[in-house]
Amino acid sequence: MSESPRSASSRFTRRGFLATTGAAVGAASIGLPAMTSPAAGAAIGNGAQVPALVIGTGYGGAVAALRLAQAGVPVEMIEMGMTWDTPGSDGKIFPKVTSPDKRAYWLRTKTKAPVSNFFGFPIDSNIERYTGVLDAEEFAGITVYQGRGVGGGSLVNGGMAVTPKQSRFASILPSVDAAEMYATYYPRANAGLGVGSIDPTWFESAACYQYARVGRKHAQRSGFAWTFVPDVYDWNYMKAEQAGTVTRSALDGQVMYGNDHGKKSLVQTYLAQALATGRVNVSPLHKVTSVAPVPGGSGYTVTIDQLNTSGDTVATKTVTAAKVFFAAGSVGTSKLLVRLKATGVLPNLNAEIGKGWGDNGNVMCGRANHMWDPTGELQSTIPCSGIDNWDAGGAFAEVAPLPTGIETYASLYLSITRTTRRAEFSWNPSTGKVDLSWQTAWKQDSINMAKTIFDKINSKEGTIYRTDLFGGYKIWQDGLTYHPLGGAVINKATDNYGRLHGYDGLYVIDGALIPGNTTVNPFVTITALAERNIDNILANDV
Ligand code: FAE
Repeated sequence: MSESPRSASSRFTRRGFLATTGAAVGAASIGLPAMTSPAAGAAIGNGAQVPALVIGTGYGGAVAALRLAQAGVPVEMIEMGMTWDTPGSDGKIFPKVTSPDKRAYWLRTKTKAPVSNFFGFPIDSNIERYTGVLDAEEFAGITVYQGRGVGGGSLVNGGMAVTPKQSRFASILPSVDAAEMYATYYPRANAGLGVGSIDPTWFESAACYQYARVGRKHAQRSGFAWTFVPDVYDWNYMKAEQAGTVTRSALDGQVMYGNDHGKKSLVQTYLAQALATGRVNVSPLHKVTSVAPVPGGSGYTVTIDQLNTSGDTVATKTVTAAKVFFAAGSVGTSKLLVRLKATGVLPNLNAEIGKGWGDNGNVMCGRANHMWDPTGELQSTIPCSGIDNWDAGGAFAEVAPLPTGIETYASLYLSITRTTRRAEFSWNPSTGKVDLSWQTAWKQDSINMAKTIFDKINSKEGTIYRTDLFGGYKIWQDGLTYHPLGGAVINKATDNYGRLHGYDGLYVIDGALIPGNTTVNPFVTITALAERNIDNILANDV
């Protein structure tokens, strides 16, 4: 798996192009088209001058790159993580949830699994330090899980693609026109991401969703609304996995450290389309460290560290960009902006920078079922259903898998809750790092909301919470989030379309714009908001 960033970059470009042209044979026989500026497959060069530079290749970055390129603007995408398209010695690109290796984690020497224990025993193991695909980034009060690599969070997430209820939108993004979002941008995002729904008839018989059917039975017996949840996983592929006719991915324990098959990550959707324009270049294993106004001129000087797979800087490049799009994710974008403001590089950013950060109210728990309610040895890693108690209790709970390969009699849930707690990023000059003011105790609000569902189910079913999954007999996994949101909130740190106050040509276009909560899983909203904002930016600024 050790390779030069340059070769990783060139393979990504070629693969992406082949994916969009449909048939590899056809593409090979016609050859690759000559890419316009910048050169195909080469990592960005020192001294380059580019019209648009996008920091990060997650949802916001992929939307920005595609729409800019379609409008004729050449785009350089800078991504700190690797390109993930090469199998390791086991023949797989990504490891399973149950057997993480160096590919699983971003620069850690020990795994940090969200479900850290099993039957009480700790399951984390030592691994080689490597630029793996999942970052468990630790702040004082919370661990924030994020995807690292070309495709960002789309590489590691469960693909749950949920459009929030329109009636709840005003609480999510109060300054954004809901009617326009639901008429134009949510449909555009859903189409671009390839969102689909499970076949409800197949669901009733599929062995891999016994755990979800048990989840439904318990939810409904306690009077809760239970709902299917759309996903970007290819549902026909999953049917074939269950039938045993294709190589398994979701049914082989792959998800949080990547899926080799089935999941439509951004690499198969927005990024493939962006590369097919011939105007987009991606530089993996490149990390942006500074964005500074060109002295006495226009545009921005962007400083970029090129990394090797041990995370060391092997080169530092300086390029000039007319426009810079911050799409490094809620944490990545916030950390950059907070540091650049505090250290006087971008002093005109306003006082809202770093504020309004939330965890989407994430909290996890497990329930111990009776022996007559087995959840199944074979579990699809892709959740397909949820329990909606938002209006009455402030919680929406995914019925999550526990894909261990053995019967556990456990039901696992990830709840998204209506917490109002918001933290702030701030620069710590003594450590040279950005801190986050999140308090672990704040999760009690989320626990209380999740309990409105699970206390009732336990009471109705005569069951109890599992205490063997999170260490120290804890019932609640209250130390993490998968859904970081905010830090450069729209209409506060930026105008109502993501233009950063204080600097022309600097934009935020990722989850940092959303103030802390989306009532459901966030990436469809991040994508739809990016589609809306880039429309406005293209119409007025380009
Ligand atoms: P993101 O996708 O995080 O992309 C940011 C990119 O920027 C990353 O590739 C970074 O490596 C890169 N980057 C950061 N800093 C720099 C820098 N300085 N220089 C260069 N590159 C940089 O941002 N959401 C759902 O809606 N449904 C789900 O089922 C779901 N499941 C999840 C499961 C897991 C385990 C995790 C971790 C997340 C899950 N999420 C889910 C959350 C979702 O993936 C997340 O909200 C989006 O990925 C955020 O999109 P952004 O565009 O904001």
